[in-house]
Amino acid sequence: MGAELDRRGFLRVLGAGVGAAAFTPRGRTARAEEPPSKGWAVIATWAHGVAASKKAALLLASGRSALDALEQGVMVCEDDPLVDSVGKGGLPNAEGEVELDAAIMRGADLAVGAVAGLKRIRNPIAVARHVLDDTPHVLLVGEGARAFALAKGFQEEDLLTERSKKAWEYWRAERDKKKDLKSESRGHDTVGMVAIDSKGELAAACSTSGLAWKLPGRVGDSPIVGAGLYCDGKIGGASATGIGEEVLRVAGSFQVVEGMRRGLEPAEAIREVLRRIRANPPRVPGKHARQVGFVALRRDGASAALSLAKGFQFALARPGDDVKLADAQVLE
Ligand code: SD4
Repeated sequence: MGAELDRRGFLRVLGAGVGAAAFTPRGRTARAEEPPSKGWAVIATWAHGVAASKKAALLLASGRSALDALEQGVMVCEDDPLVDSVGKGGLPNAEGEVELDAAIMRGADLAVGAVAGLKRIRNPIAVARHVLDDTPHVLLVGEGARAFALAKGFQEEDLLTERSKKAWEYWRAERDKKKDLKSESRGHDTVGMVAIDSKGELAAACSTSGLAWKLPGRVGDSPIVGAGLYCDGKIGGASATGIGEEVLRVAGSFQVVEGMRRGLEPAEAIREVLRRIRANPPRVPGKHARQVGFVALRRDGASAALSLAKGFQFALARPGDDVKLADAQVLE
């Protein structure tokens, strides 16, 4: 099942992690399609992507589709109240309400389902999957998304935890002292995933509570096709993490996939987009104003993860290997 090939693929990623490999031969002829991957693979953002990838890997190894594996993998993070950027326990908006964004995309036919500003439902990715499977639409927002979820049998619950409530109360007290109403770029750990299944089909997914203390109604990159995620079964997929405003401005994940379509290696395709982001003045204040990262997985199984600032980690799983957590390369 191509263990050697899988291993080589992983070493290439590790190489990218320490800045040693994955460059683009200049003048290489762009081609429309890579040969298909020899086995399943899954890549995910951040350390909580390890648990998500483990779940996805179990399903992929048993022959389930990339779409199913990612939905279930993302739900592991949404269900974990200690992950404060996704699902239950996610940090709330400026009014103390948790608003969730998520999307899932199938590479074979570019079908997408997404929800934005969803309140009181802990698994937005599963609602997004219903949007994909059961409606002709791409994106449902706010009250409409919640009504749709309830009609599909999802239960409402309070998504604040003691921990996230305390963090919000602390922020609010500080804000009242400073009279600063802006949301700030305080940490950001969206779970974004891309997978290839054993049939060679691709999917991408992401889920987030968005920037902490955001203005109510603010939507980031994560549920927007082409920004927080993109996936084309003929090419590959990408997903973004970090300041959504920056990713939205350049249609980040779409551009990563389009770079791979033009023949760039995954790392070089990400690099090109990160450079474009870095060329713009940041719009969101805070110490993470400059953090954006991408994970990418090409149809042939080649993968990469890079970010603008240091600290971004990613998880990678392939057949026969444990899920690996590695540091992403930082753009020079
Ligand atoms: C957003 N990209 O809503 C998300 C934030 C995040 O890791 O948590 N990214 O802008």
